[in-house]
Formats: sequence, C-alpha cells, structure tokens
Amino acid sequence: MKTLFINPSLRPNFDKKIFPLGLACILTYVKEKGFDFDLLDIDINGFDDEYVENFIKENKYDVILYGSIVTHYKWIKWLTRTIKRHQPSTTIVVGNSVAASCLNVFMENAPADIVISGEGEISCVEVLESLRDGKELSSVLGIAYRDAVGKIIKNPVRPACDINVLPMVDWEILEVSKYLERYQWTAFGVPKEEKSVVFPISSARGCTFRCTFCHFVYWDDPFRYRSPEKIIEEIRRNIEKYGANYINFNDDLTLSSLVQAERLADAILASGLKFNWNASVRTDLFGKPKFTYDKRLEVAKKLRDAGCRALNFSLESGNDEILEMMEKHVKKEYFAEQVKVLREVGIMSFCSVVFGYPTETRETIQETFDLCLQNRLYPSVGFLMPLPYTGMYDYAKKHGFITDEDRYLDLITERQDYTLNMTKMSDEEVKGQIKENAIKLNKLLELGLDESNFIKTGGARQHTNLKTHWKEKNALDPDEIERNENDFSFNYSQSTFEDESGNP
Ligand code: B12
Repeated sequence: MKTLFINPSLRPNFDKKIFPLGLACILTYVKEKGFDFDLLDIDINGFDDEYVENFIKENKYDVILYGSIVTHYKWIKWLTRTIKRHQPSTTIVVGNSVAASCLNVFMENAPADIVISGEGEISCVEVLESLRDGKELSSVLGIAYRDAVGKIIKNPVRPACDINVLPMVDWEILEVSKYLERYQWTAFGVPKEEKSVVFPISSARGCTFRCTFCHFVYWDDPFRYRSPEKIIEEIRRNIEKYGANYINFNDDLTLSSLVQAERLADAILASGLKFNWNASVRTDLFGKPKFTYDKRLEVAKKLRDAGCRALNFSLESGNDEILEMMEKHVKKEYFAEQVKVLREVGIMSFCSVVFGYPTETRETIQETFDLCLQNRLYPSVGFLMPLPYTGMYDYAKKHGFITDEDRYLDLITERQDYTLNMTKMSDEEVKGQIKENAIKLNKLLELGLDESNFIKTGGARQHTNLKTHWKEKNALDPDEIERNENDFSFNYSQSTFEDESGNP
C-alpha cells in the first residue's frame, strides 16, 4: 500500500521552522508498527502550492495522510480538493483539530475520506491496517468516515491511551539536519547571546480545565502526564544525539500540581542532565495558597535549579465577570502571587491576555492592563478568536456572529489578528483602547517597545505581507485570499467586509 504523509506549512513566510511534534509522534508510531511511507515535508523545504500540486499530479498513492490545527482550515481544504482532483481513488485521511473539531463543516467542504479525532497514534495505525487488509472501518474507534454511499459515519470516541507506552519521538524520520539548521525557536528566559538548541517534548496531554475560548485535540480525554523517567530518557537522547540544551514542553498543561512539579524537578536534578526549559502551568500552581508560601517557594526554587527558565500561564482578563465567562476558575490574587513566587526564584513569567469577550468595555480593557501593571508584566495580547468546539464558538453562532462557518473558518489565522467583534464597542474603540493602554503600560514599565511590538507575539506581523493584505482586505470571496494572510473581517456578523480600517 503506497502511503504518503504530508507535513503542511502553518507559516510559509516564517523563517523559523518548528519541529512538527504531533506528526512526528504519528510517524514514529506508524513506523514502529511496520508501515513504510513517504513524507512530503512542505514546511522545512519551503515548497509552494504549485510544487505541491505538481507533486500530487505526478506521484500516485493509495493513501495520503496529513493534519494541522484549525487555523489552517482553508489551506487544508485546498489540499484535500487538489488531491481528490488529481487522485480521485486515493484515500485521504486528515487528523488534528482542523478536521475533527469542526467535523461536519469540514467533511461538507473538503472531500476527505477519513477524519481522525483527538489522539492520533493508535487510530492512525488501525486505519492503515484496515485499508491495507481491506477491512471495514466500522470497528476503528476515534474516527469518522464516508461509507459506500457517502454518508458520514462517526465511530465511538477512542479512550485515551497510556502515553508512557508510546515510543519516544524518532526525529530521524524527518530531515533532521535541515530542522537543526532552521529551527531557531525562542529559548524563553535565556539571553539571546547564549546559543540555544531547542527541542520540543510532549510530556503531558490534555488539561484539567475547559476554558470557553480554548480547544485542543485531547479535549475529550483526561489530563495525563508521562513519568519523569520517560521524559528524561527522551531529553537525554535529544542532548546526546542532537546537542539539545533547551527543552520546550509543548503541552497544553505540563505541570498540574506541586507534587507533579516536584517529582519532575527531583528527577531532572538526579539525572545530572544540564539543560534549560520552559513549560505551561496554571495560575494556581504557585499562586493558590493550598500549600504554604514557603513550600511553594521551595518547589519553584527546585524547578529553577533543574533548569526551568520560564513558565507560561495566563491572566487572560483582569475582570471577574469575564474570567467567569471564560470559566478560568482562577483568582487575580493567585496570578499576582504566582508572579511573585517565580520572580523570587528567578523564573520568567510569560502571560497572555484575551480581549473581546462580549462584555468587554473600555473599563474592562483598562482593568486588565492595570493588573498587568500591578504585576509589572507586559502580556502577549490577543483577541478572542472563537475556535470550533468551544463555548465561545457556540456563543458566536447562537448570537449571529458566525453565520457561515465554512467562510469564518477560511478566515481565521492568529489571535493577534482581529477577526470578530462580539463586544458592544466599535472596532476602532476596541483597538484604540488596547493601543492606548499598551502605550501607557510600555511607558510605565519602561520597556521601550515600539508600536509595532505592542502586540507582542510577533507571528502575525512576521507572516503577513502587508501589500498583499491591503490588496485583499476587501475581497468578498475567501477563495481569492491567499493562505495565512491577515484578514480584517471586523464585525463579521455584518459580513460586508467593506468598511474595514486600521492596522492590527
Ligand atoms: C507548538 C504549538 C504551536 C506552534 C506550532 C503549531 C503546530 N504546527 O502544531 C506555533 C507557534 C506555530 C503555534 C501557533 C499557533 N497556535 Co499553537 N500550539 C502549539 C502547542 C503548544 C503544541 C503543539 C504540539 O506539539 N502538541 C503536541 C502533539 C503531540 O499534539 P498534536 O500536535 O495535537 O498531535 C496529535 C493530534 O493532533 C494528532 N495529529 C497531529 N498531526 C496529525 C497528522 C495525522 C496524519 C494524523 C492522523 C493525526 C495527527 O495526533 C497527534 C498525536 O496524538 C499547542 C498546545 C498543545 N499541547 O497541543 C498549541 C495549539 C495547537 N495552538 C493553538 C493555537 C490557537 C495557535 C495560534 C492560533 C495562536 C496564536 N498565536 O494566535 C497560532 C496559529 C498560527 C497560525 N498561523 O495558524 C491551539 C489550537 C487550537 C485548535 N483548535 O486548533 C493549541 C491547541 C493551543 C490552545 N489550546 O489554544 N502553535
């Protein structure tokens, strides 16, 4: 069975390349189970759409598989249609949230044959086995597929697997030297002058909370984390084989409790391995007075000694009502206390905020910035971008902000791009208020950021070609908009796209 995996490019114009961790997990597992395959790595090779289309025209496969996150919906739809056009009898399998989080709309608009939901490894192998052996797909858990008459069949959900028994990622399946050359992912919390070789690790899956703006692939699964021994084994390999000196824990949530955090820190310290790292936590980890302040400080110090340089956790909003609608279940006091604990031990706090919940006003925007100022943190600023399979997506549909899902999904890119206004303020007011406060915060914290850095994440700007963007901003047909460009679909519910103005 001739099989092709494709690694799409989420940010084609972005110089820095990122190891595709989810795909690598899949490829490692599929290879371990004895399948041969080709890999078309679009991202690392910078292949453009013309190249991809020609490749598909000229190279026939029995099955082609790929996946991406939901912001890549439009391009994945293009790819799926292109494959079907040139290879109508090839079975197309799509994984990750681009397909499963919006299954019906995706299947209606993209001629994929099989969608793999959530955790992909075992479902993917079972799909390949069924296709190879000509067996029915009806017994494969965690997938949806079209039956002989084209009806979409949804099989029951696959229970979460034991992530400790999954093999460690085999980077050799990719063109690893190219990645090492091009992979310059930020080593948060380490001075730029220090040369960091950053590797991602999947150490935990899922999250203990379900915020209304968030959706990740392990949404229907419980939170699970790998044993410290397994994590260290993989890090040791990355250090010894590739010279890694910085680890990015690419988890929805890496450390969920003080006990888990301390176990990992102890294990790293006992291993004698020297590397720096960052991870995701929640605001209550060191901020909630479940343990004494001294105990929290002690564990934070251990993390620092074990190489932790930065932790990501979010404030999201400074307004209690909005925090409630987000279902964050954290208190502002926890946030302040966590920043304090981490500062005391020398771990950097990275936090983000989301503006644009329906009850957002000038005052609530200011409240959020005030809280940042009190904690002396400049946040990564984003706008609420309702993602499928979230509370806020349902809200947006219910209240008429999203009327045509396919079109909306064609347009979403990054949450640093202003896509949908569900507040009672005008677009100019929302952006103006954010900018005004950002200017103030920048000044008071003496950061010296220039205006183009207020929305700090930077990805949105870097992958946006402004010229193309201005040309396209009033386009009515999303098919005319090239992939991964900013869109300016302000007040989408009015769907005129004609009276947009301003810069992000
Ligand atoms: C690294 C990362 C990035 C990287 C790279 C993204 C990538 N290529 O995956 C960068 C920095 C580019 C990025 C950007 C953004 N990200 Co991001 N990111 C992550 C992060 C932290 C880790 C991803 C990861 O490695 N996961 C671990 C692996 C093991 O899981 P996985 O990739 O999901 O893979 C599994 C399944 O999806 C499936 N699968 C995956 N690929 C394939 C392929 C096939 C063939 C099959 C069958 C199955 C399959 O099987 C895998 C193993 O079980 C996640 C959080 C998280 N933990 O997932 C957020 C996350 C993926 N990002 C998210 C978001 C929202 C964004 C941004 C929009 C944020 C922003 N700045 O505005 C941008 C989008 C940029 C854009 N232009 O579109 C969301 C996605 C939401 C969604 N519903 O799709 C997540 C889940 C975070 C969150 N909870 O909000 N991100």
